[in-house]
Parts: sequence; C-alpha cells; structure tokens
Amino acid sequence: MQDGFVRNSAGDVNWSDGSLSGTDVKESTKTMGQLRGIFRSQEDWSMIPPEQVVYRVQWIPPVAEGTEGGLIWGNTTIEPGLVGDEYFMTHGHFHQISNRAEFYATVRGTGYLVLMDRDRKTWAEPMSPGSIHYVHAGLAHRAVNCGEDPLRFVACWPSDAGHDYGSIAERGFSLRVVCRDGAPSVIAA
Ligand code: M6P
Ligand code: ZN
Repeated sequence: MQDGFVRNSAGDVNWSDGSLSGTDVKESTKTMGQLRGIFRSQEDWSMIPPEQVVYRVQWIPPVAEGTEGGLIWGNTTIEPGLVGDEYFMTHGHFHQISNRAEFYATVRGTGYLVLMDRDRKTWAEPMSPGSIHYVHAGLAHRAVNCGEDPLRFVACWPSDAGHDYGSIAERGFSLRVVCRDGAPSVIAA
C-alpha cells in the first residue's frame, strides 16, 4: 500500500453503544446542577446532588464548529432517572441558524424525542433501538430517557448549526414527559 492513499478520516464508532474513539473525539458532561430551571419542579431538582451526571455527549468535528458546509457526528447517553415524576432529559435547543436540520438515530434504550416549532407547537416521537429521527430545520429538539437503562443515540448535524439554548431556558417546551403509574405519559407543560 502506498503511503497516504488509505487512512481513517474521522474516527471509529462502536455500533453496540454508539460510542466514539479516535484522536479527534470531544466530550462533555451535563450535570443536574447545570440543568437548573429545566425540570418542572425546582423543589425535586434541588433534592438531587448537583454533581449527578444526567447525560454525556461525544462528538467528532472534522471541521471547526461554525464552518459552513461541514458536518459533525456525535452521540448522547442519557442516564435513567426521575426529577420528581419527570424523566431525565437533555437541555434541548434550537439551532442558531434556523435552516439547519439534524439526524438522530437510537442505539439503545427507550424514550422520546420532543420537537417544537417556533409557534410552540410540540409533539414527540418514540425512540427505541433502530429508530431514525429527522429533525427538520427550525425545530427545537430534546431527548427524554423513559427507560431503566441509559438511552443512547447518535446524531449528525451541520457544523455551523450552533446551539440556541436561551429560548428553551426561558420558556421550555410546551410538552413534558412524565411517569404516571410507572409508565411514560406525554402531557401539556
Ligand atoms: C445531540 C446533538 C448535540 C447536542 C446533544 C445534547 O448529540 O443534538 O448537538 O449537544 O444532543 O443536547 P443539548 O445540546 O440540548 O444538551
Ligand atoms: Zn441540534
């Protein structure tokens, strides 16, 4: 083999859990303390240790974030758990550039992908291993773990999409996923 003709350009995905390895993998962790104001009950939120990990994200940016025309591959692992009757979930965001879409695909676990447009019309798609979810441009998106095991999904989004967390921090989504009699229920917020 001649040098330079064959190489791995991004990294490796372990398809059994979606995890990434390689030199360019970035990682972040979101703790309960960083999710102040996201769950419905401030009182229940305050009873959980702030260092409790709610979810982890890994991603590979083959081009710098913010670059137009590129893509980023990542994954998220949401731990199982409840804040009062509300399942552990991601913060959720709109994209800063409103015409940027995203793919999610579930690897392990069960839950919901909650989607909301700018008029606050909200709906939820069930997530289970193998489910593919197309997040249309302009929709806010949040994943919720309704199972007893970690919810793991992979995602691919444009490198210049950006994360607009402010709108969600201010008003949230207009649906919440809660545990009723031991089963998930999607209710108006
Ligand atoms: C997915 C992608 C990421 C996002 C992550 C966690 O992997 O959508 O861009 O960062 O989920 O979601 P959030 O940013 O809302 O915390
Ligand atoms: Zn996104």
